[in-house]
Amino acid sequence: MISDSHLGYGPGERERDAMDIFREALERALDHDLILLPGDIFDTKVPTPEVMSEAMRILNMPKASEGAALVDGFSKDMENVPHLTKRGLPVVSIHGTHERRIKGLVNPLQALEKAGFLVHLHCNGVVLEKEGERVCIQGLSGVPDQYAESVLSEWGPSPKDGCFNIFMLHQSIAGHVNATHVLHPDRLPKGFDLYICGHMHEDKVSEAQGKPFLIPGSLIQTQLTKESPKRRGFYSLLVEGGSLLEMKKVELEGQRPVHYLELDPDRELIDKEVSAIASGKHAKKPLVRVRLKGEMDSAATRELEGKFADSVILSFRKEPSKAGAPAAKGLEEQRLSVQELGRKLLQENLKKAGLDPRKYESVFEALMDSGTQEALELLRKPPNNKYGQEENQEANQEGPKEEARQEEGAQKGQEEGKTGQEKSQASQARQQESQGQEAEACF
Ligand SMILES: [Mn+2]
Repeated sequence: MISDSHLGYGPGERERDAMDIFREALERALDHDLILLPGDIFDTKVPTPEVMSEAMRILNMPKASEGAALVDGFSKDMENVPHLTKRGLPVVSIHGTHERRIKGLVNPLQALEKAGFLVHLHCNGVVLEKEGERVCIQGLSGVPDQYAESVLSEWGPSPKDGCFNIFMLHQSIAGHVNATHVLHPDRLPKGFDLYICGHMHEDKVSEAQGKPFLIPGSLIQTQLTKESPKRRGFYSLLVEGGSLLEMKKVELEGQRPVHYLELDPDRELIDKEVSAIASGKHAKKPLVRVRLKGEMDSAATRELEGKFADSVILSFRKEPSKAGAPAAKGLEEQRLSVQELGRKLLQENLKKAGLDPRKYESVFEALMDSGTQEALELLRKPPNNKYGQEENQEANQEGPKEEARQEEGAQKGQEEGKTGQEKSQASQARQQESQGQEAEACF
């Protein structure tokens, strides 16, 4: 169970981290009979050829190994899955929030499935067998959290007789994450022997529907919080005679040490604490995040970052200044990236204009990639009424145009007002967990 590897993530010196740790995880998982990837394998929906080719090279390792046999597509159509997929140690995946693309476009996991590297699941499943032991994996790839419940109830997955049944998903789950929309564990399909969920980056074992609910956690830290110093790894499971006999975390060796300090804005004190970390022996430079419990001027924090540049990757999280923009504080509190905020505003504006708010993701992508014309065409298309709301036929067609322009302007304005560093942070933030998005039906 190797989750949230976020290949392609890596600002500055951390560029290689995700790939290195994914390689180590895959290598160490080769003695298993089956590898599961519960989403966010990649950090972006369109990985660069550099990232994609390196991922393929790593995913080639299980091809040369041995594992369970893929015996049945169950609800998955195996006709179009290449023969190569059935060779070697099987890898079964779902896509996560970071890889999800609008309907009709191929996401990176689907691309890897077409190339024979893995099986990709979305509202379907596969059955695997080894020495008479059968395991059925059913997967729900990441869908916008507000639609997770309705997608699940329309799909209505149920366990398969004679198998150890695993349900794999990639959603925000109530009790584990603070988000606007969460899926309650009680709403998960009943009767499965084990539930595995990606998306949440801190590993945890709990219960759902009276069975183990496993969050394997991410391989790398994409956001630095109090929880970040916890060691990363993958989960190894032992299933025998249709029962889960063992579930253990395998910590990875090559990970970068992470420290999270909460300190007063005292230069001497910070210097002393960071020096203590820097003086240790490390294979990889430690990542040190200092949360300041008060204001400190930028020249001082920059000076400290520079002083330790050769021994640690130091960064600061500052308290928003009291006189500072309330909008900035709001963003921090809501943990919304600039792009997420843009999506949210666009969704609200479409709703106000009487247009189909469920189209906002496609419209947003069109605005980002191809400009306003494509976005307008999308809005003029008749609505897909799968999720219920009716389009207001009397809506003013000019409304969204103006708002779409304002939206685009707001995005540009925000980008232009930033320093280089802020821009790169914003572009990272863009790749981070997004909340509500258009429903991509799996039907
Ligand atoms: Mn993730």
